[in-house]
Amino acid sequence: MGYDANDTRPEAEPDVDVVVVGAGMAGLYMLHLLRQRDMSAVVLEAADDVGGTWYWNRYPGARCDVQSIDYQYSFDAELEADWEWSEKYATQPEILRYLQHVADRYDLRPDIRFETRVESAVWSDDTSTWTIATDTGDRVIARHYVMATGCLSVPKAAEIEGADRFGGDVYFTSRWPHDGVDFTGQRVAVIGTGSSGIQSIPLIAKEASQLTVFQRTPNFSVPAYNGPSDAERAAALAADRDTYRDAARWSRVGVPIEPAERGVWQANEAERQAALDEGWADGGLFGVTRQFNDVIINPESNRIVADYVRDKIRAQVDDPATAESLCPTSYPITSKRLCVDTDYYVTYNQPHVRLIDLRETPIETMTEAGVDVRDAEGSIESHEVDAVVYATGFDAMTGALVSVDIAGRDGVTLADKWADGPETYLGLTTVGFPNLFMITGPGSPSVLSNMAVSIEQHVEWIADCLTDLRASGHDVIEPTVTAEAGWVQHVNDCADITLFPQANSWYMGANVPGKPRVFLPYVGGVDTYRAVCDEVVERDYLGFRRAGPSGDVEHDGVVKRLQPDVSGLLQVMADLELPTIESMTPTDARAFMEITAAQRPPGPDVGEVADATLPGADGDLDYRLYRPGTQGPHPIVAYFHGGGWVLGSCESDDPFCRDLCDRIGAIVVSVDYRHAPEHPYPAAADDASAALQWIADHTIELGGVPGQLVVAGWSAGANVATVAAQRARDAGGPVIVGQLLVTPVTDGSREYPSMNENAEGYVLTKSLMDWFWDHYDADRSSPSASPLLADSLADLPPAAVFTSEFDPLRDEGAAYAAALAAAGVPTDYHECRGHIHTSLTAVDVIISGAPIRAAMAEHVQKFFAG
Ligand code: N01
Repeated sequence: MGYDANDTRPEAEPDVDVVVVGAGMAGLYMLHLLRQRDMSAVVLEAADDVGGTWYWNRYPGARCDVQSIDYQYSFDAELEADWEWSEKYATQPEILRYLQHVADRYDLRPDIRFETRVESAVWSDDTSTWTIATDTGDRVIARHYVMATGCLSVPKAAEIEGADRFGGDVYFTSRWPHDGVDFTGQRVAVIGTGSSGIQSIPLIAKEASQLTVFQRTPNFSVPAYNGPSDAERAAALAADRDTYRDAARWSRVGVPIEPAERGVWQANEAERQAALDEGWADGGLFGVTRQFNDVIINPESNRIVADYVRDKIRAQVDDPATAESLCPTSYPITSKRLCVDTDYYVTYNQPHVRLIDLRETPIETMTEAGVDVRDAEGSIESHEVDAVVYATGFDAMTGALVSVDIAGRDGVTLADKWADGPETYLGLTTVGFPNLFMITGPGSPSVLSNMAVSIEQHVEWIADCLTDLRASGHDVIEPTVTAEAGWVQHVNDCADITLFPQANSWYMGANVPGKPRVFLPYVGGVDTYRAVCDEVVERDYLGFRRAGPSGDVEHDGVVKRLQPDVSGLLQVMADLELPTIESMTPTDARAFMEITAAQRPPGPDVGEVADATLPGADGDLDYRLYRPGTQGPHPIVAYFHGGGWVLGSCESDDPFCRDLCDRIGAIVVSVDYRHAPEHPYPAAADDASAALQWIADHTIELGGVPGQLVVAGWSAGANVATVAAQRARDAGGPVIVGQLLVTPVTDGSREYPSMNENAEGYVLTKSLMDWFWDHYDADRSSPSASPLLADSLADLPPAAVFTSEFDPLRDEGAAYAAALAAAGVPTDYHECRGHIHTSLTAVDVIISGAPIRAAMAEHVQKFFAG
């Protein structure tokens, strides 16, 4: 409900401006900043002290896997100067001491209610307040409600048959006794081999007389090489603190490390080995897996790095069978959180330590005396132990948020709203829950980043937002449905171009039975994310509705509309400050295109690639033939490259042609045609027609199947392909069974809205298109230049037309598809969301184009199948 000037009911006075739940790293800073902004706040905390995750996770060996120098607050230079870490990776007690020091230093404790668990929170539209109820019977009314409850704070149930039956001692790594545990002389079982298990196992092994580790899925773990703080980093920080911290804030993962600039495919065998050796020697999260930039997107790159790490595991473990059990094989490396260990693998070389591979012998039940496992023959082996340690993980990211009964507008609970997976705007807010903020919520970089950096960014964004609301006379803020849907889509788009969704990880919610399988964090990067959050504010809270005494204001919209990899590529191009094509001569532009082409991934291998010539309309034309590796004969695709009739060649579209050949299982004959301005209109179209005829006439010699010919093209190549198809129809041959038209030029006689909407910024610009047309020097009213203007489109071969959302040519492609369909031609039309003119064909560069190219291939296969 917005502000109503006629509403005479008394305003319910909130007790405080803000209730914050949780006194961990996020809650402490939130409280500090709210106080600095003169807002009243209270923090409600279930524990009896501050620390959050570092309060609860006290198991032996618990450390942060981000170096201490980076895993700390940066908001106060004096605080930094005041605290020195004793090790590269601080232990849990040291981090807890640090957070206690922060609480004391800023005198935060008076506004924290300890041993107070929030049970419910209810929004009232009438009073624009949240009423928060706790297990102590307290009720706090607040204008705003901030969940600073952490991403890994709700332990997952053990889910093991008979767990209650065990008569010995039971421990959870996530709820470790404060006095510690002495395992000396004990027989101990550890269940679970994630980070918590991997950190605690070597230390438990030091005390226990016998340690049995029950492993369901092995994890990749890399050495921590813990010791004194990294000298290089410490020096960089000391030399220029602000630059160092700023670099972290604008880095991909919240740590100031140089991003890898090359993919695995760009390094030869020796270079790869050297890079991986160097990464392994560095150790830590950013060692071996950060040598190349495509490890989490390219399956082959990932396999190479994973093989390297598997070899390292084998080299550390004496018993080959145990080593194999410890080698992960069922998911890509880093698609589950990488573990960072000290002496984990070598622990298994000790005679009193044994690994039980639950994939071979699953747990049958817990018994009074220990753990029973069952082998493939059904025999039971009993492992008698004195203590069981569950290191079985968390209901991550959403667990803590939905465990409080949060009822938003109309009484809808967050748990109900998120039944099929969390929906947020920026991971900060969610529709239907006004004035609710989440710190590092689902849909934000959170667990894929240095939490310290992400927490500070969120806390500061929220504090700024509340300050802005106060200044603008608003007391309610809520995202719009459109903005949230757009963000959820973008979060999914980012995940979909990676290998993350392939793992059954807690990132995917896959570790909790019944939890929806949704990728929870935002993988687009801390830097991109920060820029998005800033942009939202700069665009006057784009995607939010604000209400209050000063009136209602809503700025609806979607903040990220491009596919993430398209947007990334545009950014790289912008950073390079490349000259525009239209500022060059055609000769220079061609040379420039060649240089660019030499730097891209090569595309898939095919059975054979052969260059030859065929007769064009006025002299020979080069062509390149791609043959599948399978037994022929094969159907044929005659393909015409893009480049605005001025640029391009078989070489320029080589990866795309390989991809088509590979996906379709057809021969692709990619034909060069004469270029303008040397050979203006209609030379290109005439060559395309001549080439098509020649290919049809030489089907058998080429290894093709007679009558199985599809014409295809991209951009201007699609233009000449359509013209050739129309001419073939009019001439009674050759027979073409289908046309694949990718972002085609179909009508130069008119200006469609997409030409102006996407006039600039998406590689193919309006001015570049003018440059192409000018050089082609065509009669744009002729169907041989503008095939949409043909008298009739009836009786043309079935068509698949693909356009891109952010393409000046989008609407003319759509118009051609519509006209074909209206003329009775079976036509499938796809407008590719978030793509630009050049992205659909960018094989292995624009990963989000891969499913689209798969769809193209499917259409062509259907043409051949009749
Ligand atoms: O939890 P996990 P964690 N029977 O979910 C197994 C952060 N963290 O507490 O993979 C048998 O990773 C489960 O097997 P599977 C860090 O981000 C950081 O270790 O489901 N086994 C898995 O092996 C980390 O990623 C640090 O097949 C069962 C293990 O238990 C996150 O917290 C330190 C089972 C759980 O691993 C979570 O780590 C610690 C069952 N019924 C944690 N149920 C730092 O270094 C589960 N498992 C900062």
